[in-house]
Amino acid sequence: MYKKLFSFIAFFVFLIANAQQSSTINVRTSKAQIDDFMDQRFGLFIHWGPVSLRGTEIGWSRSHQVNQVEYDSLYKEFNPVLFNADNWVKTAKNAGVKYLTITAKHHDGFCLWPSATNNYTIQYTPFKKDIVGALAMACKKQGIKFCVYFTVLDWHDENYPIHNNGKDTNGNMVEFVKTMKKQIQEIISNYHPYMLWFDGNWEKPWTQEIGIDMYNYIKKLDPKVVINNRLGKGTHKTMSEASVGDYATPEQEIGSFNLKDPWESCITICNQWSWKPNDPMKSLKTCIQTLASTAGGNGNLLFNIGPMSDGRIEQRQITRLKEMGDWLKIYGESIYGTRAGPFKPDSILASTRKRNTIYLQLFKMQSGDLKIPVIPGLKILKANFIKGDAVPFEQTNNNVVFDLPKKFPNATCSVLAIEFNADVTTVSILEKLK
Ligand code: JFZ
Repeated sequence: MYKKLFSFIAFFVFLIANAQQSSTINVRTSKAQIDDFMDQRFGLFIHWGPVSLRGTEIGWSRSHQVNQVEYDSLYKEFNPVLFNADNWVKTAKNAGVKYLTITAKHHDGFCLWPSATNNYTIQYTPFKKDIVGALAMACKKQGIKFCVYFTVLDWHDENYPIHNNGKDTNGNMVEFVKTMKKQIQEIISNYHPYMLWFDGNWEKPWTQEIGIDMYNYIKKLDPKVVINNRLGKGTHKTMSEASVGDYATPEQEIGSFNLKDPWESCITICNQWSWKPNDPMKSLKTCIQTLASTAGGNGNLLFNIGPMSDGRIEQRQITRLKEMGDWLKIYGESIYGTRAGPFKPDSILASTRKRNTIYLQLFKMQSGDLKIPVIPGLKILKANFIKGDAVPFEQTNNNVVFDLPKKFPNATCSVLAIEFNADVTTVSILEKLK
């Protein structure tokens, strides 16, 4: 009798467990792994493909600025003979980034790795060589974490119902998802990405259920891989209960200050994601302020470049990235491995903290007083410009006033390090005074 009852209950437990498998996330990326990702703070995004032969936007210009048949034929002449993975990763390393994310497949469906799933890949170009593989290897060699961008929509795949050329079909999402799983499996087992950056989740054929199933599938292949939040439906910008993925992905803007949910802003060095001739480039000051304000909001910056069709990165972009890296060589201790606060970033400064130190990244050279409130129970031991002089300060009952000099050590962005007698990482948010 009990035996029968037991197997009856066991059967229902089995049913429920299996039903849940399709609608809930089974294993999530560990907090330790996500914290590790957030410690990196700065990554390089690379949007690249045969479209660089035209200089129009990757994916989006298909059937628009570039006729569809022409766009889909570009791969036949894609021959980036000057591509050198070691040089790209060296550029990344000189920029001070800790990870690199390559568009293995964008909305146009072209695969930058020799996928066995279709004939629209790098293998069928005159170039032939595996670009994703070469970058994965170069990253490993040079100590940069290798990550992969992969869109869940594919305007080229005949099983995908939308083709951005006015000719939509019913498609076959079951087959499409099968192909996608095979592609993800190839990427994970061949290149071992640290993080997967999904995209394209807003189109109708992609559902929350497929997203959850894909998350579970990936976690079975590699429980450690970090996944952005564009695998489920809903907003990129913030995290919610329904988010499928580990962190939020505000795009072309610095995310809002958030000590609770992890986030990474993706922002282009010029305007277009993929290469465009004469695309206006951001000033060094804007680049550094963007990075500092991102860290000062408790997020990562995934800074994007678009290499040219011959395989080179534009020299002016290499130079700009190197300038950021030179700044980070001196001020990186105020960015990497920090957490934001206790002040929220604004147009004057950003603030980050680590152990006993609060860092203030100063965006304006304003001599005179900088006033902050006294932090109850904590005492300032010293205040110093990184690679610069000590800054005199005076503490009254309620305030600390720093006497900033006329000339700052770095005209682009100086960093004031304020060292306390105890840990400051849990101090709650403070208002800057005056
Ligand atoms: C997406 C991509 O479409 C874009 O090409 C780039 O790869 C970026 C990192 O991510 O950006 C979007 C996302 C959503 C919309 C437009 C661009 N949208 O909903 O219109």
